[in-house]
Amino acid sequence: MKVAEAVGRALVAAGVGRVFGVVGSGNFHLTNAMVAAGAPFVAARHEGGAATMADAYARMSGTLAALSVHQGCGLTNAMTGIAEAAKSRTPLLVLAAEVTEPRSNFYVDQPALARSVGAVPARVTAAGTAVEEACAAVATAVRERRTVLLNLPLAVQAEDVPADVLAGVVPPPERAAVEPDRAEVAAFVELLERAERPVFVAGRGSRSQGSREALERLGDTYGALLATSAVARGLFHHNPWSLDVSGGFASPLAADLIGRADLIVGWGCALNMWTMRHGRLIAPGATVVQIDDDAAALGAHREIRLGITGDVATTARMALASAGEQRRGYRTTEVGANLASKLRWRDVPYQDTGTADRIDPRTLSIALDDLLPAERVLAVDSGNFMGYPSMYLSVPDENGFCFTQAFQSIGLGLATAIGAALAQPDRLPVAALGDGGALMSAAEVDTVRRLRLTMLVVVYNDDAYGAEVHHFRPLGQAVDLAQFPQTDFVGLAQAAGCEATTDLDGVRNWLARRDRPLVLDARVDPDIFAEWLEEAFRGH
Ligand SMILES: Cc1ncc(C[n+]2csc(CCOP(=O)(O)OP(=O)(O)O)c2C)c(N)n1
Ligand SMILES: [Mg+2]
Repeated sequence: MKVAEAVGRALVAAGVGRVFGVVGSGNFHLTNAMVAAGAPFVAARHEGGAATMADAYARMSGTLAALSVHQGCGLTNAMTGIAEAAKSRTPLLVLAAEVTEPRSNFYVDQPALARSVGAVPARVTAAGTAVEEACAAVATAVRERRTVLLNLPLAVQAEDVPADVLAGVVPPPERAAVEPDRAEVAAFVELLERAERPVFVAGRGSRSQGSREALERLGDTYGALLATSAVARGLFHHNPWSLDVSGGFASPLAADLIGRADLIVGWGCALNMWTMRHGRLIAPGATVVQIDDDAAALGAHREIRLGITGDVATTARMALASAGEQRRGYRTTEVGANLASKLRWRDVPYQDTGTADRIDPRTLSIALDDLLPAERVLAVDSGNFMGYPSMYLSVPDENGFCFTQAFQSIGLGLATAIGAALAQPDRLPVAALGDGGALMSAAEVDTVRRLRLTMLVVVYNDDAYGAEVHHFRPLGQAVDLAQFPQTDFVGLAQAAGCEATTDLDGVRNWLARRDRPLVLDARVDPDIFAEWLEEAFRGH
């Protein structure tokens, strides 16, 4: 057996469940071996798309996925998606063929590329150690929650190994839950006992098994209101004390309540500038506590009173075990009534700016929220428009919203929706894109059609890089570089085998059938400057 086949088989035996990529000569045998071993392959049309599909699939399925790319140019094409995955700490395996001879036209310093975006470089160095090295890469991805680039030199892939090299390959043990220090948990419980208006902000680290339940019980005990960061959106969807998202997308009521908290607890959450609106969601004098199983995350973005190194569910359960009497905390009758009637963005009155040929993006989003089934998985791209789907479309749980925005790249939304759709096949996948991001990733519309995903692709189309227009126009700058003549999205979509429409009736009709993907070219008002974007510009 060749090393390429042995490594492919070993990776599947070690837990890789699905592979995304573009095949070339260097990763052909490896990828085929993975398929033969039982891991389905999703052929993307661009490695950038493949990388983000794999990332989104991993996030929404909680399983280990791989990206398989050709040497050199296959990898460079995938770098933006790899950077997003690495910054998001998605456990992901990138399998790249490699040439090690600098005079080869395919040569680039692949380990340096990995390092430069925060991924972990690894390599299969010899036939005798290849399977072991591949398994070690899987273990790093899973146990350290890292995006690992496993380089596979062509010469090593072509060597022979005995078939029994695969004997005994099994998935690595799961990452063990980090137990917090008892004294620190006791100090935390004391702060909870004293808090009158506690708010929990749950982040990515709260998406793990058992966390939601533990946080809800602790919240019930101390009367905490429950918010999430964007990446954990939906976690508390069914809880009456949910505030939905904290940060730029927070509704006025949620922002007001978070801003008046006397105790803010970040659970597996960085409490970064987005989630905390550059600190403005933290009242002067409020106590901030952060719980994270990675000690390096504690206090990384803001000053905290108490930092606990511990797994979210374990820490919450330990706090519960020593909790006192149930307290009302922030859960007053008045707050409950306000949450029931005024929490959602759609409950906030606005002046509809729609015209005969342009729809107000808020009106569009509210109409879609009403039309689409609740069981949905929503992916959003980046841009001015991005707040509308994120703020106005509800999602059923934390696996109903996939937010690949750690790198703030445009063009990842469509591939995100594809990966999320494959991970949540019983839900309606919705890709919410700007016209700019849609065109940047348009090649993957072909993948949507090939995979027969009955996806709704909504293009919030303002014929512009609206975010840039709204950034620079108020500064008196000419913005014509960011404005474009009208694009025929309907024609493009139909040519790619999708159904297409420009209005909500088209969506309504399609929903009754859902036999093909649908592209909604929603011509939106180009002059609305999204509230959240103002917040984003503060970060620059
Ligand atoms: C890869 C990448 N290139 C450029 C940018 C800068 N950028 C941020 S938003 C944006 C415009 C996006 O336009 P569109 O998708 O139409 O959304 P809109 O802002 O118009 O709602 C650009 C170019 C970026 N974030 N990522
Ligand atoms: Mg646009």
